[in-house]
Amino acid sequence: MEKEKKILYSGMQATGKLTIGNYIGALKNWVNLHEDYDCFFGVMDLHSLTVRQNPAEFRKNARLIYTQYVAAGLDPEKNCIYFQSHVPAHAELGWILNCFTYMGELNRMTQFKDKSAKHADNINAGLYTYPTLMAADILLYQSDLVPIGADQKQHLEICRDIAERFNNIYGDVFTIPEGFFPKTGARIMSLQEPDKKMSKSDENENATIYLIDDRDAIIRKFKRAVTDSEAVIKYDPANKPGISNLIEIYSVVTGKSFEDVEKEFAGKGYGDFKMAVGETVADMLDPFHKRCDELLADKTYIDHCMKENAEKAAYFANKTLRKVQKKVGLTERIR
Ligand code: ATP
Ligand code: LTN
Repeated sequence: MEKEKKILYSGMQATGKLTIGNYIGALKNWVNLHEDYDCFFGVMDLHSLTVRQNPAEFRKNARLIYTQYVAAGLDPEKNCIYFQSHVPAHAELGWILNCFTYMGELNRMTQFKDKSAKHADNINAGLYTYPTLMAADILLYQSDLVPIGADQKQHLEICRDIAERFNNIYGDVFTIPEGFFPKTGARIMSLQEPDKKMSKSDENENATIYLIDDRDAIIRKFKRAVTDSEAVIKYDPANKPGISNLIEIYSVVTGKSFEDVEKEFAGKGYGDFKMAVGETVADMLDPFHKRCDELLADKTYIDHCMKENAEKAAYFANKTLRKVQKKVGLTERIR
């Protein structure tokens, strides 16, 4: 069968509050992809269970993330946006793929090593098999392209290895996916430790600008951002990581080049610059907040999108799942 458009798949874990790092590095770049690709975007709530969650908070956060996808401009009529847990085929294929994945391969995963060190009291089997569920997410839709950050490259590699192994045994069942790295897309660093990436699981609230932060919080956090004592606004990530990060944020939001930003603030102090960055980020988030509030007030619209899109996703996912079940020899269910 000739596919009209290539299929693109991505998602974020449903844990925590999204940051401007998630927005600038991922979400914002997903918005126009539907023009060139058939796009699926998941809210990966099953993956979130690998870390212990407070149920009420988790439910609220996951829905907020779905709403933020839409508020950021991902159109649910043009993209299939759904909750991973609403399509049971993910868990079902995940199990089958576990049986085609070697412990030696999973032992090499750096995310597993990092997360086990961070949650030493809860090194559960889900954390260990996280990559096989992620492989199921991608392979169920016969995805060609997967936008991911550098930290997920290893997971995409293992996904390709599992798919190739399966295809070698059973014939061409899965499309082998490729990573997709949009041209724009900066790596936003922590405002408190600018040699670390900004991350939604950072415990220091001042390090992170959340998408739900209001203008005052945004400006306050930028004012407190760690810089250096040189008082020169110059892009030099090795020696001036704090200021360079602020230049990068200002540059992505305004569309100005690093040189233009340096010129604009030549001779000015860090205080003025931090204020300007805070204002522009707050301005950028203003319409986003309005849209988010509207969507949160209209529960029926988001409910409708969630339902329709989960059905659509399930239709495609089940096609692959049935094929896999047949190939491995599971007895066909009488319908
Ligand atoms: P966690 O802290 O829960 O591990 P995270 O904030 O690092 O989460 P992920 O859920 O791992 O974010 O990533 C979601 C998407 O956002 C990925 O595509 C990732 O590349 C992107 N992303 C995350 N943080 C940044 C950042 N600081 N700069 C640019 N892109 C980012
Ligand atoms: N592991 C990813 C989230 C994720 C994902 C996926 C991304 C789960 N399943 C499938 C792309 C495709 C993360 O932590 N960013």
